[in-house]
Amino acid sequence: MENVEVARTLEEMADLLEIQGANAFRVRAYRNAARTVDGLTRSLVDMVAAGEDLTELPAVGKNVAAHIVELLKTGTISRMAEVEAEIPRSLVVLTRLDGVGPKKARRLWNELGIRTVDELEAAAEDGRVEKLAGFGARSAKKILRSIQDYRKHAARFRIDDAERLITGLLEHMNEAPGLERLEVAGSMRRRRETVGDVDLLAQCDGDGAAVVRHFGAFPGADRVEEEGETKGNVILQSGLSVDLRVVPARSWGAALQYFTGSKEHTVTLRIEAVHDGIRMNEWGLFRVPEGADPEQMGKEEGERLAGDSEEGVYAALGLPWIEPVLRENRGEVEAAREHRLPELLSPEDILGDLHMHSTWSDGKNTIEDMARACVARGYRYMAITDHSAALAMVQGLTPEKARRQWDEIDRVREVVKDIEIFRGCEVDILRDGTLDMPDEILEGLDVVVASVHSFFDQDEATMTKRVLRAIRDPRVDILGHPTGRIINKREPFRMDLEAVLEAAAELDVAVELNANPRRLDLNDMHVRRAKDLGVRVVIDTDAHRPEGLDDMRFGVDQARRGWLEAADVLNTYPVERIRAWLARRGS
Ligand code: DGT
Ligand code: CA
Ligand code: CA
Ligand code: ZN
Repeated sequence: MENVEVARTLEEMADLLEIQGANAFRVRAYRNAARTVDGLTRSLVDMVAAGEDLTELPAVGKNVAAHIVELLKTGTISRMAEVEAEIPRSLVVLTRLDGVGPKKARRLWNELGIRTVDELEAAAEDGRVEKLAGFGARSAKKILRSIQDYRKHAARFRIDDAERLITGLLEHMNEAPGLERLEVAGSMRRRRETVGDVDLLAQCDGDGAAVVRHFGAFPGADRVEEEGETKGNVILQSGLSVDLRVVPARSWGAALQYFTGSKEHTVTLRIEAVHDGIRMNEWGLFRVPEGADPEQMGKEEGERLAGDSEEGVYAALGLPWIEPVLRENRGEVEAAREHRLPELLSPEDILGDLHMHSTWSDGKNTIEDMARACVARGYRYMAITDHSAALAMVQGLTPEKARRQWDEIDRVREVVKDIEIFRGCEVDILRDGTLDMPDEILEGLDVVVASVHSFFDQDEATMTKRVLRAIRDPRVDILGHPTGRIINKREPFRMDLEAVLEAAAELDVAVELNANPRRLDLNDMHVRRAKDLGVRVVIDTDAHRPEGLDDMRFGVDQARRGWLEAADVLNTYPVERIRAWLARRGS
């Protein structure tokens, strides 16, 4: 069993206890332990085999440690089976629906006998849900909407989840007999925000079938769907499907190009190839002899023009190599032909992070911890942007608390040198578009991130007016997570984004690409549009703990997919230029 499976089981245990109404402290114990397990760099199986004491891990107490050992040895936790005798495990899925939560899931089960999404849908449609006290018609409608969203997305995995879920498999594959090279292809190589399945490409000039068999023997596989000479497919315990192709060295580049896709990109390339009298497939590029019918030719027939390297494939078509993140058939082939591909942003271009939280609101670490973590990541500047007070559950900054925080920032500036720490705040955009902070505080802040965190269901005109009003305030620097979407969980709210982007360009307000892989908001297409409209984009992690700062790479990937160059991104500016930009309106 892998760490991710242990973490998932602990999470489910927490969910079940929460549905059961267990005390919050116990629920949190499981959740915190799940998070610890998730972040471990070593395998729990190895640690237990070595006789290590798991209670030495952060947030793992005696109870949870015993559960983990039991889970690793027997595949189940007996305590969990007891809870499941009372609360069906399928209710956990209901709590993942936006607007359902543990208390409501329990009541749906107790009062209507609902255990599954299908049953909930039926009950919401035939009016049983709205009759429950505390639900009502609005709530039933919201539930139906989130079921639709859930269905639409359930089949795709977020990229960060998929990455985590295949780490064990990649390690396992490194031991495959005769393996010469292994690369992730498909949508994951193109760094799409979600993946339908994972595509692996292996190079082997010997016994390819042995590589496929090794793949099928992965202990974390739930089942093997296909096991052939050059092809395999397994479904992991998480439900994630993984395809494998094995090719010889002479076809490596052609196969990598083919299986990276996108299909639409490759089809466009193939049209170019046909035009040049070239046949292109996953085995290579071949010259079609005068008068020959390409349809009648064998897969590797004809003079081989390219195949062993991807660069060679593009070169044979008279094109420079195209970055995988651009291969979506969004004009990149034409741009390549005309030598006007963007010089994409790279992770090293990022010099700071302007959106993060600390213990002054819902962050887990002190300002000093966050500052040291930013220094460790080589940043030149950062902003502490704790929430304002309207979001009651995060214990945000009142004006008085904000002033005390500024004193603390001054203190940290004294002890953590080598980085500029800006005074910031993630100020709530209230229902009517006003900001949740008085003028004297807004004027004393270096960085104001304005974000919507409430009343997501306003109609488009109202929401657009609300956000426009907020960004017209001259003290606002950044529009935080502009569409409010949570991947696979919450749709973007209704808003005329085009109008908001146009206003941001005119007002010189930056729009955020929130790098948290649950959000990635704005998305790739939106930031590309922002760039075209001349809006500055800022890539921020919204970190709530030091490790959260490492999400920056997910944001950079999406920015690259949106064709952004370093010059398009605010937090690539050196510190003097950032300071000047923040002071652009004299506040
Ligand atoms: P996904 O899995 O939905 O996130 O997206 P992809 O792009 O990974 O798609 P997938 O896994 O179905 O196939 C992997 C790659 O294989 C795809 O990007 C391009 C290539 N491919 C698959 N089917 C075809 C096809 O019919 N024609 C061409 N030209 N390429 C294909
Ligand atoms: Ca795929
Ligand atoms: Ca696939
Ligand atoms: Zn926020």
